[in-house]
Amino acid sequence: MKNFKRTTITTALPYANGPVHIGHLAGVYVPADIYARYLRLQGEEVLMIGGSDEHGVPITIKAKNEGITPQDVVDRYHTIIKKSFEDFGITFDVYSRTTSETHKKTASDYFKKLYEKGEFVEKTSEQYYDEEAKQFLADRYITGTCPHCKNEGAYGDQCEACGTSLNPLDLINPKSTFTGSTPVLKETKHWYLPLDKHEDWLKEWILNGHKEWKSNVYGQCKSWLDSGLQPRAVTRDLDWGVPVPVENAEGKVLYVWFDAPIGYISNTIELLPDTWEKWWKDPETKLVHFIGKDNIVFHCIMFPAMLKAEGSFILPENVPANEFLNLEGDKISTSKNWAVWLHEYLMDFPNKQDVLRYVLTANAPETKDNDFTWKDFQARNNNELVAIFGNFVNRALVLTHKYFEGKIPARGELTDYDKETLQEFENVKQEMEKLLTVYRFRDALKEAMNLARIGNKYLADTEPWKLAKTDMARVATIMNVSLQITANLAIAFEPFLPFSSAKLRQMLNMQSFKWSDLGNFDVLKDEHQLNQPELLFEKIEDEVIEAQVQKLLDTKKANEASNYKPNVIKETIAFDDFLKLDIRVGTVLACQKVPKADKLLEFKIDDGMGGRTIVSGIAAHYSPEDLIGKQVCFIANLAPRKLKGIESQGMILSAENADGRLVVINPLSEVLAGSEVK
Ligand code: B3M
Ligand code: ZN
Repeated sequence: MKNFKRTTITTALPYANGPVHIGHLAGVYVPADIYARYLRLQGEEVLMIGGSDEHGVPITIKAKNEGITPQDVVDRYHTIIKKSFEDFGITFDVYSRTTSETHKKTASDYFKKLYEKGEFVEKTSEQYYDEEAKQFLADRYITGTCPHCKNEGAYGDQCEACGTSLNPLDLINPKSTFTGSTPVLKETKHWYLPLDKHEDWLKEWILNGHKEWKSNVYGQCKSWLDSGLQPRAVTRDLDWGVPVPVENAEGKVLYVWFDAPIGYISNTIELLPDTWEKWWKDPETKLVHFIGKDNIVFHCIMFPAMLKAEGSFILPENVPANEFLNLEGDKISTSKNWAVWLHEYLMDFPNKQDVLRYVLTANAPETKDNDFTWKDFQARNNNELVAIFGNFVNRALVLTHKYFEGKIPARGELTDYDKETLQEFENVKQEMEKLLTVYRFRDALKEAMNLARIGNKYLADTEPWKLAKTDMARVATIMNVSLQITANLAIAFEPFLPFSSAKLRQMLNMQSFKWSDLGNFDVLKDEHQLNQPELLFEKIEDEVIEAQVQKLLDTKKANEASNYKPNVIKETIAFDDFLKLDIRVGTVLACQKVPKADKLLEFKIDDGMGGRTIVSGIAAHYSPEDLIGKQVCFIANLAPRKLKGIESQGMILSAENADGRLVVINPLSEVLAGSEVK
C-alpha cells in the first residue's frame, strides 16, 4: 500500500433542493467524517471538502413549483444543509456552493481548457423544443405516455411507474410541462466527452489497478466498462447553470454532472487560493471520494476521464461508495416526505447527535441496502450505549470519586485476569486500525464497542464495591485499570461519537489526546484529578419512539390519501379560462360538523350578497370554532351540489401540505365580504 503525505477527502455535494436526512448521513457524511477524524487523530494532513450542488433540473422544477427563482431555492436549502452538517459534527474544512463566483470561474475555465485541447466532440442532434416557452426542454420537462407500460405521466428520462429509463423521443404524445403544448424537434449543438476514447485506460486503471475497491463499486464499474462507454453530453439547453464559455453557445450551460465534481476543486481554491494544487495535483496526495451508489459512475468513470483529459490532476485512490438506507422498510423519498430530516431529529432529540451517528454507523449500508427502524434506534441506544458504554464509564468514575476523592489511585501488582483484560485491549486497537484503513467503519465501531464490553465485564467480574471494606489496594488497582480503559474509550470513539468523546474527556480532565495513546495503560497518571461525572447517555422511552413511528404512519396515510404530486403542474389553461372563475372572499358566520361525515364541515358564509352555505372536506384539519369569524377564499360560481343532503354553493380554497394537511387560504388582511379575488 502506497504511503501518501496527505489525504483529500471529498463528499458528494447534496442538491440544494431540500433538507438533508438520515440517508445522506449514513451513506456519505458520517463515514467521511469518521475517516477524516481518524486520520487527523493520527496527525495526518487531511482536507475534507463539502458543498451544495446548486445547479441541475431538480432545482429549477422546485423553483417553478414554488413560483420563486432557483437562486431563492438554493439560498434557502444551502443554509439549512450547512447548519445540519455543523450540528452533527461533520468536520468539513470547507463547505461552499456551486453558485459561488469561484466555482463559476473554475468550472468555466476547466471546460475552456478541455475545449481548446480538443477533448470534446461537437454533435448536433434533434431535441424537443417548446415554441411557446421558446426553450429547449430538459428530459424532466417532457411528459408523455410510456411506450412500455402506457403510464401517461412518464418523464423524458424515466417512467416512474415501470422504472424504465427513457429517451424523450420514446414518449408517446409528448407534452411540455412548461406550456402543455406539444414540443417540436429542433436541431441543437452540444459538446460531448468521448468516454469511449478513455475506455482502455479506465479498464486498466480500475479493473487491474483497483481490485481493492469495495465489491459494490468495482462491480458497477466493471459492468459499465464491459458494456462499452459512450460519448456523454457535457452541456445542456438550460438557463440555470454555468454558461458554456465558447462562441455560439447562447442559452447553453454546463451539464450539472460536469460542473458539480469540479465543485470539489473550486471549494478547495476558495479555502486555499495559494496552496490548493498540492491537494489535487501532487502524486503524494491520496484522493478519496465519499458518495452514495447512485453517484458511482460519475466519480469512477466520468470525473476521472475529465481529470485525465485536463492532464494535471491526480486520480482518486478509492471511492468507498455506500449503498442506500431505507426507512421503516420503504425507500427514503424527499418528495413524499418519507424521511427523518436532520433538523427535525434535533428538535425531537436535542443533544443526541451521537445516538444517531452510532445507529447509522452500526447499521451502515456499506455493501448492501439497509433499513432504519425507530425500534432498532431505541434498542441500540438503551442496550448498547446506555447499558454497556455509559454504565461502565459511570461506574468507573463514580467509584473513583467514592473511594479516592476523584483522584487516579496508583495500581499495585496486576493479576493474570488484569493482564488478560489489557491484552484483549491491545488486539482491539490493531483490529480497529485495520478496519478503518479500508473504510469498514461498521466493523471498526463494533471493535470500539468491544472495548466498552471488556471494561463492563472487568468491573462486573472484579466487583470492587465488595472489596472496599477488606482490600483497598486491590480496589485501587481495579479502578486504575478501569480508568485507563475509560480513557482509551474516549480516544477510540472520537471518530464515531465526537460529542460523547468530548464529554468523556472533560469528565476525565484529559488534556492530551491522540490515537497513538490507544492501547496505552498509563494515559492517566497517578493522582490525576477527575472532574465530576455525569451520564453519557440516557434511556429513550417507548412513548418517544411510538410518537416517531406515528409521525411516519401519518405521512404514509397522507401520501396514500392525497394525490399530492408536487412536481406535476396540471394542463395549462388560457387566461380566458381563468377569467371564468369567480373567486371571492367571505367571512365565516357559522360552522359545524356534518353528522355521519367525518371529513365535512358546513359553513354559513357572509359573501356580501346575502350569505350562502358551503360544505368543505376539512373537518380532519380544523375544529369548527377555530374558523368562525375568519375570512376565507371561495369559488362563488361553482355549480351547487348536494353533499350529505346539504346543498353546497361553492368551494372553500385550501392548500394541501406535503404531509396531507389542508390549510385554508385567507387574505393577508381583512377585506369587505364578497370582495373579488383577481
Ligand atoms: N448532487 C447527486 C446527489 O446529491 C449530486 C452529487 C454531486 S457530487 C459532485 O446524489
Ligand atoms: Zn412505464
